[in-house]
Order: sequence, then structure tokens, then C-alpha cells
Amino acid sequence: MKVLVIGGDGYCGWATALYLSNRGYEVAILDSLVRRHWDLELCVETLTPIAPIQQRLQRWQDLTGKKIDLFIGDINNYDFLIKSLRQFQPDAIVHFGEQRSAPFSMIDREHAVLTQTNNVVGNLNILYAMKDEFPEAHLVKLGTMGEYGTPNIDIEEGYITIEHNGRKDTLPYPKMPGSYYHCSKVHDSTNIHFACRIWGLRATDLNQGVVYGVLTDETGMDELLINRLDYDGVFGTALNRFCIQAAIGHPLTVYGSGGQTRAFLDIRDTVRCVELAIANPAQAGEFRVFNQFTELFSVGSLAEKVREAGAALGLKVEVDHLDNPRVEKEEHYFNAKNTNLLDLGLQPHLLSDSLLDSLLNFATKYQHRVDKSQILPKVSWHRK
Ligand code: NAD
Ligand code: USQ
Repeated sequence: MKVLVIGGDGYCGWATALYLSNRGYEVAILDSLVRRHWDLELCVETLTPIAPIQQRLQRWQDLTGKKIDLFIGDINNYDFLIKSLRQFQPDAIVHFGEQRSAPFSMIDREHAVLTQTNNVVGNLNILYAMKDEFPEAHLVKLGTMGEYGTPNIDIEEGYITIEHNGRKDTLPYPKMPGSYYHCSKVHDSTNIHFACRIWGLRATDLNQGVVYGVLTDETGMDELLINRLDYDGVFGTALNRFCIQAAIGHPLTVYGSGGQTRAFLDIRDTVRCVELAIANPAQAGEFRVFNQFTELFSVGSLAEKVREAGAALGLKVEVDHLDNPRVEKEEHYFNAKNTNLLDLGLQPHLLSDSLLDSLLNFATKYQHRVDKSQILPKVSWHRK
């Protein structure tokens, strides 16, 4: 099966492309490399030194004998996109290629517009390319659990059956996104659902939680295959940031009370979930939604776990509660379903001490690359 991984130079996409290639899929990566450009613009760098994509792919081929094709360009450029698709002829299109940071989208008007244009237009271009020339391909699109927000009722997988004034219907689950980035994902979902209804396309929206970890079997094979690991206040995500902060003796940056509960998963499960979606495609006309996470944690409880794991390794870890730069509920109900992927056979890697140890060790190994001035959050959701 031929799989095009859009955004395959990024954190989730790189791990997924190698995993699928190793599993015998014929893989190509399409990426504009714009994420490397955004890092330069913000003067931030991944903790782990990542090689240029061409070198990464050459090393993969030298090590495994497996070739991954590369298309460098922007999916907002329809001509480039359709020519790449014609050349590769994918059976499945895995779409990771978006601006994915909530703080980046909240920097100012320009970054909000950039995020929504990049994400919504890019995704719409893919839908048109599929309608025009690849109507049988399966779109596997990375959405986010943050589309739902934190409602005071259980979160279903994409749809909810509602009875209202004596009538009943199954409708898209209500959305309450928490940043202009998260809003872009809601817009994407609406567009994909509509395209499935009117053109009979087949798509799976993977509403993924916050991803943690850095090692997968494939990225661990060689230093040149190492994955990115972001720790800065814009692109770094909660648990990855906490482990790096602990390793370098920086107090953990819990925003507000820390009662914010989110869905999490190990990057080794990200790659497996994507494969499960590809191997079990949606039907023609079906817009399928999977909630892609394995466990729920409050941010405060994660900080506590990192403090304990650090203490066991002899690190003295302090936990700080900063004024929350975001506008979000800090104490709330949160209970989300995630049975669709489990029913397809996902066997989760649960958060363990050994995972925390490995992240802490990784962070210690590369601590000389940490720019401490990039740790505290600088982007605010609040009206000045
Ligand atoms: P990332 O920034 O590491 O990778 C995204 C990649 O997409 C980058 O290599 C970037 O250059 C590329 N890209 C962006 N816009 C593009 C465009 N217009 N054309 C071509 N390429 C483009 O992000 P990630 O953490 O790997 O996230 C991948 C996807 O998964 C995103 O859609 C994100 O919203 C989703 N997601 C990520 C997480 C997480 O915790 N990292 C959690 C849930 C969902
Ligand atoms: N948080 C802290 N301290 C930190 C960083 C974050 O307390 O140092 C808190 C935030 O306030 C928030 C929670 O942790 O309540 C999650 O923040 P995050 O930065 O780890 O994740 P988020 O902004 O939601 O975005 C990340 C990815 C995004 C993906 C999303 C999945 O960057 O691409 O869509 O996780 S989810 O959160 O389920 O929407």
C-alpha cells in the first residue's frame, strides 16, 4: 500500500513515516520544511539535533534498504500538491502538515491568520485533489482532542445522539476549541465531513491528545534518525517540557492550579494508531472520528509524577505554579471515550517510570543545547 505522509519532517510525521516504511508500506514524505523556518523565526531549536531531511532519508535507506520518496513543497500550492499526488499515486494520505502550536497561533493577528490559512486552505486543497483525481484514496487527518474543549459531559468519538423536543438525531459532537490553532482543526473537521457527504470521499479524523516521548524503534536506530523534541514555551508540550525542565534543574512550569485535564499518548502509540487507521480504511462517504489517546491526566498530576521520577534519579525537582498565560478552565470535568482504536487492536503504552526515566536521560544527554530563556511562556491569551 502506498502512503503519502504530509508533514513527514515533523515530530509525529517523521516517526510515522519510518514506522510505516519498516512495516512494508511504500512511503513518501511531503513537507514544506516550514516548521524549521518557524523555529528560526522564533529563535528556538529542538533539544535533539535533527539532520536535514535528505540526510535523514539517505541514512534510512543505507540502514534498511528501504527508500522513502521526498516531495518538498507547500500544500497551499495546489499545483505542487496535485503534481506530487500524480507522481506518487497514494492509496492513503496521512495529513500531519499543519501549524500545530496553540501559543504560536495566539502570538498576534498575523500568527492567527497564518495558522488558519496554512491549515484550513492546505486541508481544503487536499480535499479538492482527492475529489478531482484520487476519490478512492483514504484521508487520515490529524485532528486534536482540543476540538472538544472541556465540556461538563462525557466526550464521545466525533458524534453524539441528542433527543430534543421529542425528536432524535446523531450529530457532530459540539466543539469548544481553546485557541485559534484548535479552531483551525474544527474548521478542518467541518470541511472534511462535508466533502465526505457531497463527494463520497473516505476519511478518518484522528482527534489526538498531547503526544509525549521521543524514542521509537526506528528513530532510535541511528543518531541521524533522531526525532525532534521541543521544550520551548511555544512548541514544547506539557510532559516533554516538564521532563526537560526537571533534567536541567528548572522548576516545572505548571500553568495556574494545574487542574487542567488533558488526553495523552506515547509517540509509539501515535504511529500504531495511524497504521490501524490505514489498515482499516473508512467506507466511501464515511467521515470517521477516532479519539486518539491512551490516558487522561491533570497537568498538576503529571508534574508530580515527573518530580517523583526525578527524585528517584537523584534530581531535586521543584514545581512552580505560574500565572496561567492561557484562558482555560483549571478545575473541570473531563471524561473522553477512546474505544474505536482499542477495538481495532491498539495495545497502549501506558505512562511508566521507565518512560519518564528515558525522557529525563535524553534531556540530560542534550542539556547543553537548552536555551533557558526559551522555557517560560511569553505568549498570552489575555486581552492586554
Ligand atoms: P510538527 O510541527 O513537528 O510537524 C508538522 C510538519 O508539517 C512540519 O514538518 C512542517 O514543516 C509541516 N507543514 C506545516 N505546514 C505545511 C504545509 N502547508 N505544507 C507542507 N508541510 C507543512 O508537528 P507535530 O507535533 O508532528 O504535529 C503533527 C500533526 O499532529 C499536526 O497536525 C498537529 O496538529 C497534530 N497533533 C500533534 C500533537 C502533539 O502533541 N505534537 C497532538 C495532537 C495532534
Ligand atoms: N501547560 C502547562 N505548563 C506548560 C505547558 C502547558 O501547565 O509548560 C498546560 C496548558 O495550559 C494546557 C495543557 O498543559 O492546559 C496542554 O498544553 P500543551 O502545550 O501541552 O498542549 P496544547 O497547547 O493543547 O497543544 C498540544 C499540541 C497540539 C495538539 C494538542 C492536543 O501542540 O498540536 O493538538 O496538544 S490537545 O491538548 O488534546 O488538544
